[in-house]
Amino acid sequence: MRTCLITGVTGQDGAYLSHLLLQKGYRVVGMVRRSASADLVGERLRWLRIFNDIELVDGNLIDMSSLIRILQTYRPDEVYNLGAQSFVAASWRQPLLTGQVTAMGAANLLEAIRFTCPNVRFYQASSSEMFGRILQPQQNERTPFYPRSPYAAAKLFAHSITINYRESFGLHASSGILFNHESPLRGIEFVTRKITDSVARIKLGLGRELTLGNLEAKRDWGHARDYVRAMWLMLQQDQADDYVIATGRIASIRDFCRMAFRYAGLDYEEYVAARDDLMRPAEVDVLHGDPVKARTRLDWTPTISLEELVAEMVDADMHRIRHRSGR
Ligand code: NDP
Ligand code: GDR
Repeated sequence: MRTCLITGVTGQDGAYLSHLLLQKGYRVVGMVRRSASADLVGERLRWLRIFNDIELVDGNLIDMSSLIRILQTYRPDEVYNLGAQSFVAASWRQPLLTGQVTAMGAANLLEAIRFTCPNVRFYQASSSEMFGRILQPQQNERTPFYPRSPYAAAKLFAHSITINYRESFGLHASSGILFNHESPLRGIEFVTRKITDSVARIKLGLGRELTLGNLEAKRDWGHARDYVRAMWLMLQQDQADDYVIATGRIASIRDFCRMAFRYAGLDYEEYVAARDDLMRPAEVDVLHGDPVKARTRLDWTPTISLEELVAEMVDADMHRIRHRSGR
């Protein structure tokens, strides 16, 4: 039985990746940071009904000794580094923490691997945000980076050091440059989930409006379930490498609103307003991925359309809110 270690196991991708790897017969070890509300940890794992199938272990990306202890104890075959301060907007308010967790956290983990189990296969969760103010209309693995937030700068460090450890020390370290991917398990602060949660509230008579920032930003949105499969595929290759994972289709925040409200039989223009204080200090206007390398080398293609994603997210939020409010 192969063992994998997942940092960020309580997040959206951690939940879907755990589900996938359990199905594949892995022993799944998930690192969680210590919390005073331990009974509330693992909501997403519970949603997928896998909470009891995972071994949770205390640790933190900014505490290298915890990483060494975990690696020595579990001797994983594969390590997926999904842990991060992952909310771009928060990274301007907490730039140093973002750097410590999102950038140095990856370096801590790579160092710990180098000392304890250098034969492990390592996955780094890199991000399309690194392309930032885009230097090519459609971004692939050779597109130069131009980070626009402390988060993106931190991810670029983590991405670079992953490549550096591969080239310097021969680690099997791969980096997935993933474009936005969403699901019913997306954090509520991210725009897609904020929209689908509002649609459900409005539909059920519990809300009246939705205030957003920049409605014109465009993203290449996929489904997290498809994207975690790409992570796993990367670690099954003989050679470690870097891959862009995207759908190749873009839509604006306005388009997403239109689709989500329409799915619930509503007209978004009656409910959505833009507010200046939700605009970012530096915006990433458009991200558009070119996933040709993943398609040809990994045989990876997305299977879930944007329409299906929107429908699944709205349905899940309707279900949640009905359940909580008794409506
Ligand atoms: P989430 O924000 O849902 O999850 C982040 C995870 O990191 C949580 O489990 C969180 O734990 C954990 N974490 C935060 N700080 C620490 C720390 N100091 N030590 C250990 N763990 C920590 O992110 P996603 O699941 O959406 O994304 C997974 C990864 O992929 C992230 O690194 C993200 O930046 C990256 N990414 C995501 C994309 C997307 O569209 N979703 C696209 C490209 C990259 P806790 O529950 O305690 O907060
Ligand atoms: P992003 O996702 O920053 O792309 O990072 P987010 O959903 O937060 O923003 C996407 C776009 O929507 C605009 N926007 C709003 N965003 C939020 N959160 N709330 C709003 O009210 C709002 N109104 C408009 C934003 O300005 C932006 O243009 C996500 C995270 O998962 C990262 O960790 C990951 O690396 C990238 O995707 C790829």
